[in-house]
Amino acid sequence: MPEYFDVPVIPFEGPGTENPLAFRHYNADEVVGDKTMREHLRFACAYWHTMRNPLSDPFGVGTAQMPWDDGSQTLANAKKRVKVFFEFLHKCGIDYYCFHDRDIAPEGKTLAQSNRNLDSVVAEFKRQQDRTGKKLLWGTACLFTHPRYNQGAATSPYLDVFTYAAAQVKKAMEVTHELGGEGFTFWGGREGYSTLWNTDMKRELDHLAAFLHMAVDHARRIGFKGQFYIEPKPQEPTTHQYDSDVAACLNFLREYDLLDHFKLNIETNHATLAGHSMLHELLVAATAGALGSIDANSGTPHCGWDTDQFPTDIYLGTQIMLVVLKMGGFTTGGLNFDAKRRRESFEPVDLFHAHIGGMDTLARGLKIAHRIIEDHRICDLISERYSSWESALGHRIETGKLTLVELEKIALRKKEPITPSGRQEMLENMVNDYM
Ligand code: XUL
Ligand code: CO
Repeated sequence: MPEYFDVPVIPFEGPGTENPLAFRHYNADEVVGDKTMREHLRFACAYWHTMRNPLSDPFGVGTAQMPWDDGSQTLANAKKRVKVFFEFLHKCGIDYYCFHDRDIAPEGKTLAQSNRNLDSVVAEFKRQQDRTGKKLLWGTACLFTHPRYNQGAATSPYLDVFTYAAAQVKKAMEVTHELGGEGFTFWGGREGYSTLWNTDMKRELDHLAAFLHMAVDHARRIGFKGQFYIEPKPQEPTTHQYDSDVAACLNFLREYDLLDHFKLNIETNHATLAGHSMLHELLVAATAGALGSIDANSGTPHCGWDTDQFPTDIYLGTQIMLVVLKMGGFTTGGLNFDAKRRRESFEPVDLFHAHIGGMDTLARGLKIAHRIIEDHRICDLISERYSSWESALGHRIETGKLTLVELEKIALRKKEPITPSGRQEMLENMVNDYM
């Protein structure tokens, strides 16, 4: 079989190595707590970035060197990319991948032609999956690139566009199911508005909910048992997206009776665009029992763009894995590198450096988070902070058995409450002990 990357299978060499094409921390079969790193981390590669991102920006053309790609919109070229991709997954030791329908197969002149193109490329994915044992973490439909979606898809004011998008999602779900996908994601690229002067917000939200209910019904019809995800993002490309952050998504799902069917796929750079930390977004979702999967990337904090960089921050890796470990690990979800190289890093080998860095960062985060949990010091301090609630009074309030009248009686009898220090700096120093 031809090889497209002049790079060997990436070995684990440990923290002391100076080999840039080796893992320092990600050792797939090493056990951390109750599972191997491979089982904890469930890394996935994003087809749209790794195979399709030319690394262009608003001011310049793409720079990415893809010697295997002839630049044509042919099925032959699309299928060749699949082979290249599976070589990359194998050499990087990544078990899962994610795709949009239109990343993997060219859009045809008609919807029927697009569906045939998709089927043809999906057959190649199936062959490669069977050959390698690699798996599909989630699939999705690209409802934002084509000009027809310029004013949204499920929230487009135009019924024909809604109908087209529904058909596209139906097909994308079916091929995801065919490939044994463990999930299906909705990221509302243009499900929002550019200006409220032309927008009927209520109607658009009702339509989005109807769209998602139809997806749930279709999953039942075809026997797709994978998890549905919504991926929050506040803006870009639209001025405002309806699924702006985790709290907004949870509210929407609850309002439209969809909460039983959806979890969240949370992306670091989307969290920061929404003015939150990744830890905040993860905790809001986990607290609601709705943290499903993670798009692992990072942004440049002082730049208001979705820069989709690979995660290299050990603090971030630790915070992510703390939440994941505390919720008992992923079930259908995983860590999908929705990330691209910088435009300046255009050689194929840079794809390896980028993924190695992301995998090592999260593996390191996993080990540190595991130590933090095992060591109990920080968790004990948090429990201690709330210990006054471990009392008969606290219990009665928490179980809804007290009234304001009774609490007033108690407060009138007591002196001014005294609180201990929050000890933020001490805790921050302790966290650094584990790094
Ligand atoms: C865009 C983004 C998407 C979704 C899938 O910011 O994150 O790639 O992950 O549509
Ligand atoms: Co994403």
